[in-house]
Amino acid sequence: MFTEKALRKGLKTRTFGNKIYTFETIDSTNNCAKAVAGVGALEGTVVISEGQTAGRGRLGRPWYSNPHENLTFSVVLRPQLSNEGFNLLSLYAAVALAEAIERVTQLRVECKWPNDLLIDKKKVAGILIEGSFKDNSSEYVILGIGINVNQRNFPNDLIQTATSLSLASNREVDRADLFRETLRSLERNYSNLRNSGSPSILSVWLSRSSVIDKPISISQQGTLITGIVKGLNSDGGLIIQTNESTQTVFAGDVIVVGSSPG
Ligand code: BT5
Repeated sequence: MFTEKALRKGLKTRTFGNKIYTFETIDSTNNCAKAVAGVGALEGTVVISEGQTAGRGRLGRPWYSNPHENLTFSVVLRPQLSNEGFNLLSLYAAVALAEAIERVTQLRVECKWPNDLLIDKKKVAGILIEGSFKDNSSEYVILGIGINVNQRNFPNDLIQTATSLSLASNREVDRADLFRETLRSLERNYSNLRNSGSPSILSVWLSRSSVIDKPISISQQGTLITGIVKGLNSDGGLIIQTNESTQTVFAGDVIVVGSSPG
């Protein structure tokens, strides 16, 4: 099992990972991170667990991860944000994770809007952002991260769509190294986001996405929007040109028309 001492050894960050709570099993690291954030945990506090009994994605969907094989953790952030800033945080985290994974494994990582990372068109990591707002400004935000690291067998319904760093590189990846590199990258990109605002994150994210100018479908609250992706707006929303109009969407699952869902 991970220990705080072992994870902090060689950690090159200033605030991210200032406190690391480690668990063998927990329901969801996001739940625990929310609980500690609610009683004042500092920005950069991390909750990491080997296993989760109720790991989740967006809209309550399950996140499957074999204990001791992957990384499942949450980071407490305290950005000054309104509700609209949420999308931008997803993109920021995706860029930070992609850079960390590439540095450790040399594998090429693609970003899929809004919160997935893909290798060879298969999902290798997911991000779940949850927050607490007071008077429309954020009290805290929890960045939940699941990375498939050394898992080689996936449940039947994920075999076609999921991959891991180990499957893609054909070697075991040191999870503690990847964890430290991810925290470092999250911290560096967070300070970029704060200092330079959204444009730099948006352009890096776009350079890692293959969806621009592609026909896509996106389901949003039961409605299917189909069109061509034209770019991102300044809040990280996806701009879609449909036959009738230009629309900006802030949530949903993108399917590139003519490809299998990733
Ligand atoms: C996500 O949601 O991709 C966000 C996943 C975040 C998980 C982390 S783990 C630490 C922290 N604590 C939590 O409880 N959660 C966070 P979404 O885009 O909604 O994708 C969920 C869908 O991905 C599921 O419905 C499955 O189809 C698929 N899926 C589940 N587990 C997967 C895996 N290990 N690899 C690839 N795809 C998976």
